[in-house]
Amino acid sequence: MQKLLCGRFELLLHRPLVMGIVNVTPDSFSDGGCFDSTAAAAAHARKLVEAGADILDIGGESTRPGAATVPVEEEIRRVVPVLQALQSMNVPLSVDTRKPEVMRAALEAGVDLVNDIAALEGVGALELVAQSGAAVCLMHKQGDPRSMQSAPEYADVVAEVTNYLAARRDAALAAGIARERILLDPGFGFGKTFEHNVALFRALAAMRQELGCPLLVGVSRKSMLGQITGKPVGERASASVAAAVLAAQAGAEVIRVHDVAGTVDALKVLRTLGVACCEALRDNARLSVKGPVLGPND
Ligand code: 9MG
Repeated sequence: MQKLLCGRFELLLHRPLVMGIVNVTPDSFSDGGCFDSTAAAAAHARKLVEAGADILDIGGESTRPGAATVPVEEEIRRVVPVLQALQSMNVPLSVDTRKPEVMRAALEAGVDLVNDIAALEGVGALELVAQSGAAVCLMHKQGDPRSMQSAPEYADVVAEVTNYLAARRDAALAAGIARERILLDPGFGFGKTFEHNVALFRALAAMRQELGCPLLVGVSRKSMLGQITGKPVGERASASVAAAVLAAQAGAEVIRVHDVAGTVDALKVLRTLGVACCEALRDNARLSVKGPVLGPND
């Protein structure tokens, strides 16, 4: 059985895991700063666990397009107290940061997973994670949040993202991070046009097979869903759930979402009816040798 070694936890990957987003940022694109105090963020996190989150991802710097960077001390001030407040809960804690100093502080506070949109490219980041027992998510991006959506360019987005993730996976392995501790992520919306995101999403199953490591997918409330539905960020819950189901169906092992309850329900439906549906199709094919199972009006 495939598993993810994740700090204090050994997570079985026999079903897609749901990572709940906890933004501790006043400028978060979707939480709008509602959870910018430790107590409020921790209360929100507990609700996500009650709703079925398997992992909590705590971030103190917005990564939305155009977002400014936050000084290291401020990011630590936002994130570490929340990690400390949630330590006693029996749930894996992830820190969403690309700064090695913040990773160090989070690891000292007992974080189980480092979610790095810069794929441990920061100075000393690989070694820091290697020396810990934490899992890591290595994400692809082109450029930096402040400017990444201005003119993203690729000759072949799927090949380039896959090659980058393979190279970062190999760098992590060479640094001493075990394969069972690594998640890879194509980084939807990070220096990608709508067409790039669609091409990557459609290639998820092939990327999963090629890379041989579990995939994390984060499309919750993102602009690609706004472009598909024409809806503003606050009205993208259904689109996010649909995309989560499709990502899981393509083989993604971890789905990063804002709306945990809806995603958990949808993934349960996929696990039960998805299989049943395939079985029905197989049965139908078998029975149709003898005669049609469905009438013309069914
Ligand atoms: C922090 N963050 C925002 N979007 C993300 C995504 O798609 N993947 C990961 N790993 N982190 C993300």
